[in-house]
Amino acid sequence: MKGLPNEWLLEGLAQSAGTLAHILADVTQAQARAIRDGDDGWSVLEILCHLRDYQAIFAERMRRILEEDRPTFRLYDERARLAMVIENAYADQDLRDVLDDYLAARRGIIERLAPLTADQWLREGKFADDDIVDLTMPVVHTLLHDADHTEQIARILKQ
Ligand code: NI
Repeated sequence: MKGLPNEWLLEGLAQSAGTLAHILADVTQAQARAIRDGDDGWSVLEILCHLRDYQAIFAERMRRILEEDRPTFRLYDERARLAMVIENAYADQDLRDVLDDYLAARRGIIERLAPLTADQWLREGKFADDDIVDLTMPVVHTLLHDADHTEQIARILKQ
């Protein structure tokens, strides 16, 4: 075997989503809209919407790696990230609905990945011709992105 045991990644995907659900369990819609990461920062609600939308981007990369011959991924920069806040009306979303969507999509990712063979995990995609990754990349990216914003949400809820 080369690299990480894939079961570790699947466990991590389940646990990081579970941690976020626990942290948000008692947060109300009003709190989720009011509590922000600084005056100009995102609210808890906006952060959760961002997690949902980026999980969908990472899941799409996983799907394309599995179904296409070394697909090229679109890059999302700061501008694309901020445009989604408006396009998807983050501030008007319902916290519980967004969390439910996020958790359901996570279960879908885990179900999709669980039966894969070792060879399928080695399938590739690319950001550019000299930037080739395998399937573990969007999976680990999902985990690190969870960690980043779960830390942020837990921190601002404590303020
Ligand atoms: Ni982010």
